[in-house]
Amino acid sequence: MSSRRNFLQTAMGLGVGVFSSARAFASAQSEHHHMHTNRGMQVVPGKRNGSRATHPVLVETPDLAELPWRMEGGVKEFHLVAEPVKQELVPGKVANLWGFNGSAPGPTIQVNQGDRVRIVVDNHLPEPFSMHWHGFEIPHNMDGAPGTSQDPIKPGGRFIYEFTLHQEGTYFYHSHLAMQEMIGMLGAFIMHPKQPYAPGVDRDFVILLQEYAILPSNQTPNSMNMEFNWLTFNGKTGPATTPLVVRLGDRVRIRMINLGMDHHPIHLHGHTFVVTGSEGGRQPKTTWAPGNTVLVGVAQARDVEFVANNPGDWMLHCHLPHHMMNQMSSTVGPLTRRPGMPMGVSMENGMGMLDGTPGVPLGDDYGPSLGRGIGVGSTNDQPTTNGPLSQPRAKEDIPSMQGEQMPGMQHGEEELPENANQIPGFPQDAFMEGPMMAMDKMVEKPENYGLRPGWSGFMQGMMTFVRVLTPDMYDKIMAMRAQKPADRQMPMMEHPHHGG
Ligand SMILES: [Cu+2]
Repeated sequence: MSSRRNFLQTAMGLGVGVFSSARAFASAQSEHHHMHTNRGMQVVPGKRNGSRATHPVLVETPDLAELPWRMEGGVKEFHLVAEPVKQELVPGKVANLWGFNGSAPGPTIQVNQGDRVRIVVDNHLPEPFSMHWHGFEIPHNMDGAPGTSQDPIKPGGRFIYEFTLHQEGTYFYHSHLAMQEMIGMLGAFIMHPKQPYAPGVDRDFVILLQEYAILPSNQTPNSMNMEFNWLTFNGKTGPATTPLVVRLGDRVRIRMINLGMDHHPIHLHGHTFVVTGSEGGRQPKTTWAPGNTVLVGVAQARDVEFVANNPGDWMLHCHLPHHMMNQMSSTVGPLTRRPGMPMGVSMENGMGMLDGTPGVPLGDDYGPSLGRGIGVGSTNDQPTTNGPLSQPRAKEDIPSMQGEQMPGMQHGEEELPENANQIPGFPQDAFMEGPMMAMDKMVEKPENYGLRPGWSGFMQGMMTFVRVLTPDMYDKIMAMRAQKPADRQMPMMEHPHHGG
């Protein structure tokens, strides 16, 4: 048995103890003033001794941290700081968001049913805010509804929330001011059950769903807008989302939480799952209907479970077509072919950015084009055909795009027919150019190891993988993940070679 395996088992034992027995909880109490964290144990799957885990396993929130706590007189004390953050959605696109403790969404909180918790919340935002504990059955003065259950927390101020949690399930915390919700202020709050769920799972993941309207070349979302062009899983957009890597045969739970303006039908390839929980906790087994797509409505959570019995790199994604894209905006397709091609009013107006043009927001100048109006009904209506580019002009324009790509992106040859520009509707997905937009190297990490070369060109928006791997490949990736990035022995990935 390798020493790594020994290490894993030791770590696993510790993780199990923290979350499964009152004894472990009591011993944790004795460690006053010591910060606890589950980090480092997150890679550890449930017991593999022939039977499935009979205890709750820790949740993993890919691409986000977990919030540590300290024990203070029998109370689990957490510290959250609301603050502006720079969140890299994908290499090359950093957004000015508001979040908690350095990220948007904020770090995941995990507690046990029955815990007494104290959450010290500091406001480092330039305006008042208050924190709502979504779905918690707690005293009204702890509910965080600004102005109605408490005074908003002033900039530089602090509010200490404290309550006992008798519930179990997938919950979340968020600012209770609407526009602050839309600029990122969300985090997961998982309550592990006293009585373990049956059947147990080997892996338990959390994915938070958010959406932003950020114009090209801009970094700050327009939270008033209703047409979203950046769609995220845990603050990342494809291909920067970190895949959920599981071992063939694992029973897997994925908990999804949505806070935005849209409902997201989340679809898993290659497997059939059952919905086992909502934002109100575990659902009775009699309600577990099979499916492969679950609608996660605004302000809802949905837990799904399945046995990962089909090997492969399976996509997990929102199935709203516009949520499977990055930088999606009204005229992006035609713009890639001929900058400035008109369609309705300008992109700024189409996305609800008021740019100082005279007139009132809902007047003729803007009205029909605000929000989701992508020019439909606009007084400036124009033919929307993508067609009338001349072939010589297209040939001139297309190669010039390559020079604008970021370093590290893979370039491909054009693989379009000669007459592509004469076909009405072109381009639809060709504007993304598949492998030409690939950036495998820029998003390289252990969890992506061994994916099909060029894969990243086809992953955008709310997309990630559930990678169901054979034990060999699984162990290899986990070993790479356990190494410090600098020490990683990651064999070079194969990249496609064009023109050869
Ligand atoms: Cu969606």
